[in-house]
Amino acid sequence: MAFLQILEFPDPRLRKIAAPVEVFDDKLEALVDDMLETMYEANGIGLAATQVNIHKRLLVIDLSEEKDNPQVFINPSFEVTEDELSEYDEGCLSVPGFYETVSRPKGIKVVAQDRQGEKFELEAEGILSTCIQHEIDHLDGKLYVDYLSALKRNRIRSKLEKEHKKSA
Ligand code: GNR
Ligand code: NI
Repeated sequence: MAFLQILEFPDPRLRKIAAPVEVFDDKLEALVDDMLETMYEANGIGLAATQVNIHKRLLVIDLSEEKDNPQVFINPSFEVTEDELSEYDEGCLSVPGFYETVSRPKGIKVVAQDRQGEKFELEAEGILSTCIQHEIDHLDGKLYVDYLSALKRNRIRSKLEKEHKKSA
């Protein structure tokens, strides 16, 4: 297993659109394990492959207190089942140190494949719905800062750029 490096905003690689996973083999299993390890190490509740510079459609989530309930979504898509919006203070491992309120559809139905390529469906509300939408956005090259005002987004960008210069 290995920790993977997490790209940070405004890295242009976070804007790439991920391609569908077509082969379900040992290499994919190893990637899923590395992504889970990376997410746990970074204290995140979710991680999309895009964030570790792998432009394939997969993401991992673990919302459990004990970090013992990994959920893996490969080639995920969703439809909105409750279009009432719900607000959540979102953070992102690719936008470290910032939290902002984002509104997203409250309820969704997700279709995805598991590690073996087996299709499954899931209805989600609350934090799980928010998190899945946040992660699928990553696969489409989107970040939660895109939902903020340009003023807020630019402030976050310049602060992070300063940080990156310091540590470069
Ligand atoms: O760790 C994370 N916390 C979080 C909080 C509110 C809404 C979404 C998230 S996802 C984030 C991890 C991450 O960056 N996933 O892409
Ligand atoms: Ni994120």
